[in-house]
Amino acid sequence: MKTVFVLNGPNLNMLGKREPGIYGGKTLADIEADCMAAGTALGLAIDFRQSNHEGVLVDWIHEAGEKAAGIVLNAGAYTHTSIALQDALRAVAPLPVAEVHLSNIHAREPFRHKSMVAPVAVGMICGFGPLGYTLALQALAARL
Ligand code: CA2
Repeated sequence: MKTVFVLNGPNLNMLGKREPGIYGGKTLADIEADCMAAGTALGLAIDFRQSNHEGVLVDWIHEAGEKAAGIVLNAGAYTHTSIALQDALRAVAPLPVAEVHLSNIHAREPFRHKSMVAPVAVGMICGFGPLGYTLALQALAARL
């Protein structure tokens, strides 16, 4: 069975506990359960992780290059700043990456409009809340 890493960046461990107006009421554990259910339906093993540390995310992307068939990535605020994450994703190419954001980053502050992940992703899903993770897994499964 193919494995997809679902990687989550900084502050996403706070989901459901603060700012429900922007990010909704679901916790990251709820989203993990959604991803596990989607994985079962799609015949994919899911390895779901979250870190607040850029270097840890870089290490996990490298690990995905060895072990995974694809990555779903919500890099949080590192999306907008991290050359290191973009370089790591380039280093594991052509491993397919589906970028996900809960919120519509293009409808928010201008600094969120730029993504360092987008140039090295197959595609991006944003603005559909937690459903975006399931949609991203479906898109990756179709590609795999
Ligand atoms: O919309 C998304 O998924 C984001 O990746 C979320 C990031 C944000 O920096 C990106 O621009 C868009 C922030 C995640 C922070 O999550 C929190 C959850 C609850 C309370 C505070 C932060």
